[in-house]
Amino acid sequence: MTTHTPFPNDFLWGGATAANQYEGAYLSDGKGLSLVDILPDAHHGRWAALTHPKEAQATQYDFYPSHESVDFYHHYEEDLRLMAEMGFKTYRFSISWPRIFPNGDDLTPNEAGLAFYDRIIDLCRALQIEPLVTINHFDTPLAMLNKCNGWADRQMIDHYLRFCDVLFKHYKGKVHYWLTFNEINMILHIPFLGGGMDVSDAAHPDQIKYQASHHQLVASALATKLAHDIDPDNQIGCMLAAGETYPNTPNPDDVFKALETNREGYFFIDVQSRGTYPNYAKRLFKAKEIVLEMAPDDEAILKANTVDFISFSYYSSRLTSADPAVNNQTEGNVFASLKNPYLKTSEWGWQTDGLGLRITMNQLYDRYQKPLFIVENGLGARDTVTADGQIHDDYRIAYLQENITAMGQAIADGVPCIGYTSWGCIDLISAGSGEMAKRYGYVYVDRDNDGNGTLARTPKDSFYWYQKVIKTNGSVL
Ligand code: BGP
Repeated sequence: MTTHTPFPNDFLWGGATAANQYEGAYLSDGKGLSLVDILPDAHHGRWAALTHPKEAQATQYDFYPSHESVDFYHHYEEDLRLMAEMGFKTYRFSISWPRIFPNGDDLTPNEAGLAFYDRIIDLCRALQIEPLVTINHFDTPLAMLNKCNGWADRQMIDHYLRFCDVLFKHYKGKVHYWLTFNEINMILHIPFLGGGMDVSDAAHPDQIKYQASHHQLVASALATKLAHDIDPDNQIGCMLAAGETYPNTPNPDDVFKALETNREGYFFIDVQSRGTYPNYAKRLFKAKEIVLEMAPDDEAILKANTVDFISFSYYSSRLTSADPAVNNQTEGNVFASLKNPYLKTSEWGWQTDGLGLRITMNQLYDRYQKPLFIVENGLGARDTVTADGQIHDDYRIAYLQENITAMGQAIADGVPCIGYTSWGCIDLISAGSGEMAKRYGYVYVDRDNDGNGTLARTPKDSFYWYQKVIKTNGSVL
């Protein structure tokens, strides 16, 4: 009996991590400080440090979660073998910029840093796992904050391209899938992580944020050109923190508010995929008194170098209202959202909405007609090790089942999708809270919020469940 699956035969199943939340070894082998290396965890003021990074730099906290993380730097072999045991076809990871260029503006790369990624990429290839590399995932070198307020300054384009040039040449023929910036739209919400800059004292923060966004958009277009010039087989993706925003009621005011909220994210992808600033952005700039400084060739560069595929993270949908009295009840530090009464909510306030993923995929494909790649999805939850030493994470399996089912339905709707990498496949540090307790993995790592633990790795129930999903190409969920 053949079992039906909507997933294509070459569908890239896998998992995702990011250097700054996973590697640790924050000063080993010549690495410079990354943005996150000055951030404490949620219990020691992470949000205040994120919004006032210059003050955070001057503070001595007791504990910096990124310094050791779960020490992938020394556990990479074990972890990659666990990924292979699950059957991963792809592994998404980021290359730490300050590991290669410790100060950001160095002229030559740190060879010891490259040697680490050589080991990762070579082992991936030996295990038949296709590497998917994020070039910048929330870890612009910290030195650039002090030298030029990060991406607020146009010189960052050159520093970033020097980094890209090294990667594209060094990994030519070994890496084919690249993402230029993780969740590029997050620069508007968490400018320090997204743009390596401090806007806390700025008279007109939106001016700085959109100017920095322009620099990243030009950098992304030039990186796309460079990647294609160096190896025509390279496939370059943009990366959006996605999740459709719904209107709170059928009131047209709410519907229009939802449309505008969705455009805050689509704005970036419109430029990266269609090659021009959308008209609604020009109107927004006028309303907010934002004047973008552009170099004479910028528009032509954006037009000529659009991405090959659209990647995105999806955790949940969001809900908004045009009525300020109602919208005041939104929750969440990064993405404010009203609580949707039809959805379940996690301990960290994130809601589960599988159908929202199907809606998001259909919207993205209708808008861009380029293949999609889901590069983050998952449930952050507290896990308990039971007396038998196991982790029975049925809640995580339920979330993933709902989301992967929805992904299959979107593919059956006619949306092309290259692959799926669930977030934090091995437990790692949470970006928002800096905590270890908020876990996403198929593999449990023995480490707590204060940095205690043996770092031992234990497969959870979800490990064996995902192994079967991959083996059956999504026909058994
Ligand atoms: C995305 C980031 C990831 C990841 C994820 C989960 O925004 O790209 O780096 O951390 O969110 O968020 P958190 O770790 O805050 O639960």
